[in-house]
Amino acid sequence: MTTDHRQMWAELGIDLKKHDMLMNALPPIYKEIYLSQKNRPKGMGFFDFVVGDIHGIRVQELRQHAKNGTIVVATYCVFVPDEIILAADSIPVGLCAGTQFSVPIAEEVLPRNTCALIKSSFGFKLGRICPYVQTSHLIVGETTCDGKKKMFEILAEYHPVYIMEVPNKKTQRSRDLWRGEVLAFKEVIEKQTGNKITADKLLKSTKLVNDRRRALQRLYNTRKANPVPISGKDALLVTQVSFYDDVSRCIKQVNALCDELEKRIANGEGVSPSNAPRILISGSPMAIPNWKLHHILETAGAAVVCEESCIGTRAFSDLVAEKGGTVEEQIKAIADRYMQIHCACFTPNDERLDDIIKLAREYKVDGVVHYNLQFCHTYANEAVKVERALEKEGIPLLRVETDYSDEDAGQLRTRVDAFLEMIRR
Ligand code: BJ8
Repeated sequence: MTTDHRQMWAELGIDLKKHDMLMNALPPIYKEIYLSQKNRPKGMGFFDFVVGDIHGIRVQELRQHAKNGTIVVATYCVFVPDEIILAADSIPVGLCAGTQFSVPIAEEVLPRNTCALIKSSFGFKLGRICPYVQTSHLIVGETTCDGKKKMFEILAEYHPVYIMEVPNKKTQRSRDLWRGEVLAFKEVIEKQTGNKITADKLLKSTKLVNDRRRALQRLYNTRKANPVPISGKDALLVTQVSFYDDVSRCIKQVNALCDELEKRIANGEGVSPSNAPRILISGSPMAIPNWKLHHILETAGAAVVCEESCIGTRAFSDLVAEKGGTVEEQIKAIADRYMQIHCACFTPNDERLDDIIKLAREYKVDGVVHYNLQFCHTYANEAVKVERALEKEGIPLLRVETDYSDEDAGQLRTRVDAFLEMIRR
């Protein structure tokens, strides 16, 4: 860690002993997975710095805002609209939940056969090891999958929690319900912050969040090039950081990185050979520091060129219409945009199948790896349909089910090697 923030962590009620263990574990992993890569874009320096001080400067910024009366709102799902939070002059921060470290802590309370993402997020609060959670005034959960929604009930015993009801179908009735939920959320945030959300503020925050989406779209567009100018691991990291960094700064840094990547493309410069198998990863989200599958694939010689995931295209593919209008009209536009997120919690969810095929073509992939967190039943069952759809299109698929531990890394490597070998033939 670059700066000593121990006093701040202590004031936040962090369990310093456990936290030290977590912080000491991260640098060697980051060095092995990230810093060992060759020919990285210079623009990744900012993101290396952010990860190097992951519980430092950003937390300090948030704490300073909180001391000045700003409300910090923590979220776990891309269904929670940042536009609303920002329009009330509060700050959204996407929580991570991608480390194995907090899983055994959560298992003291939650059933073991729960997905790692749920256990990791809960363990962060239970173990008091996440300064972002500790800084936040409110956690906003959602009724996406069963595991998450029941975990949030227990989480509410430890931290203020508000739950948004995300419908499970995409009918008009469900859309109306969701609009009502977004409107109710606006009222909750107004009450919590004491700030009124006006039409002007909402349009401004909508444009800002759209700009972040545009920057990420630009980043992903560079990955369509062959040779690809940035590794999948680095692109994944940028997306992960975008969830908790300051929105304007993030936009600036991602665009600066894209300037560099576009120059690389013009010069025919890439990070992997042009004959490297191009892979699309589709499935459960990969919260920071979950870099496992990308690392295995890329050290086996593949180029990961796209993620159909909530830490990927589902987070930024669609923009909110920037038409302005009354607060109610803008809320409708926001709600409509969020209903275009094709999470496996929906039934039916055939739009996701169409997305995967469309992305596979756009990014000219040689194969798809379907990534499933163990005990995530929605994505596991939907994988059956993904498999059928890809088979019909003649696109090779590898289905992977794993968690955050390294226990199955050897077995995964063997399966990935065999898959890439099959693609190369
Ligand atoms: S919109 S994918 S971010 S819910 S992996 S906790 S589904 S058991 S994370 Fe998600 Fe929102 Fe959907 Fe996206 Fe449950 Fe599955 Fe775990 Fe999951």
